[in-house]
Amino acid sequence: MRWSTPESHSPSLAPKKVGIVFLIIALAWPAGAGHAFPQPAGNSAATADIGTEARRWFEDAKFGLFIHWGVYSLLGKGEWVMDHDKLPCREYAKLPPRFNPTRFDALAWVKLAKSAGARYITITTKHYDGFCMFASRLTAYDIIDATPYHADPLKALADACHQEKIKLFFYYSLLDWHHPDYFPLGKTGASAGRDAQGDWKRYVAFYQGQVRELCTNYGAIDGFWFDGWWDRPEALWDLAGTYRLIHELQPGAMVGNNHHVDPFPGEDFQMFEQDLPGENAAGFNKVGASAKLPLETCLTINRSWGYNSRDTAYKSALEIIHALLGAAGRGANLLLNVGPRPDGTIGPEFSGRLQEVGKWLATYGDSVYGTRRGPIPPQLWGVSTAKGSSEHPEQIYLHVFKPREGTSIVFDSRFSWTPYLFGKPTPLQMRQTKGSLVLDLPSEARLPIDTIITLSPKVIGR
Ligand code: H79
Repeated sequence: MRWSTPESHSPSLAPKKVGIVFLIIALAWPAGAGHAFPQPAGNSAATADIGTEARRWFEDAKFGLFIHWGVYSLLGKGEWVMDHDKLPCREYAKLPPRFNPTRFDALAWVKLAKSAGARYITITTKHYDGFCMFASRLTAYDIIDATPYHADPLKALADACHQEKIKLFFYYSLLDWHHPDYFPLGKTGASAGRDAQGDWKRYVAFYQGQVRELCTNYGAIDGFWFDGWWDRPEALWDLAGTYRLIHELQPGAMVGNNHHVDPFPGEDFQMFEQDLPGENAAGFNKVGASAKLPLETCLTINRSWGYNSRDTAYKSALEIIHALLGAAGRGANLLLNVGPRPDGTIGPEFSGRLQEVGKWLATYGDSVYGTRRGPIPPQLWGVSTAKGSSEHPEQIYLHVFKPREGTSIVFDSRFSWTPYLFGKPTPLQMRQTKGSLVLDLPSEARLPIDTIITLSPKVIGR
């Protein structure tokens, strides 16, 4: 799936016109010896094989809200503005004194996430600019010391998440364009105007000290989302030590690192940026999906992570739901991003779409939450998800959201297939053709966003 061409500026869920009278769904499954279903390549049985409780929870959650918020939001040009506009540290340092998000309301953010149907929030604690949006004793370049706000929004957010029982992940940038010990420089940050010196080991101690702060000052944390490693892949980051520290201090926390290479030991999930696992539409997700780890796709609603006042290329709620389904059908969560404004509010362009997604999930969420990638690999018409496990599904959901005519098919005749429209009591008719069972989906049964067909496979003899 490509997300690079969001045409719609409208949050409307108005049905796309599809001139289709009926749909034939093709399911060709070879008889698997000893398995109810063949074992496709890819991320199979992440939970069944190695799953901890946290990993199982994560795979069940399916939908998270990503929040990119920092002093860069003042400029309204995204979170890379320091590097893109070649702002040296001394210029960029003029931002924190202007950053005073008096309208920030942690509970409102949490309630928005919940109304969207998100089960977790992942928020930037420090991005590449090095500015810390949390209270850090290890630097004065933080929201307490360097801004007139003088308060820790992440503490407020953690408290609100605990109160509202939604999970919280911390995004932390390993890359740092500001810290004097981030030296030698990597692929980026050359225009920060820093002295060409620094003690790398001291930088590692600094960032690990900050990870310790994040692990100790906010109660239970559910995960870490690292980024920026790719800036210096050759450097000694002591990731093993960092992951050990997190797993010791926060035993329930999932660790992931957006390094764009195969997962390292100690990582609990693998993420794909602006991409479905294994598709590399973004160009830098060259590695395949882990066969063992839970997966996550992160996606912007417009084209920016941090607040960008001129980026109006918003995806519609329909596109977002299809992205969520595309991810779920590949066994991945969707981590959907918003970029709050400098005053601490999340704009209606984001919140409106989130609420529409939440409305859809409130009705159809059973076919998404708690599912695994279904036994049928992604098709032109959509995807499948499954309750139980991918290999031994108790319930299968066919999500028909891009219907095509004339796809053809074989249902495995060792099973009894009774298809229902999601939530409807009357079974859909099947036609027996030579060696196949064919399902016709009447056009009046089609729903504008996603027509869901449930199947409960029952063995009828052997
Ligand atoms: O936080 C958001 C972005 O700021 C950050 N990750 C998300 C979650 C991000 N950093 N970089 N990118 C997104 C785009 C990827 C760029 C890369 Fe490269 C391609 C990294 C390595 C190859 C650009 C080109 C930077 C170095 C060379």
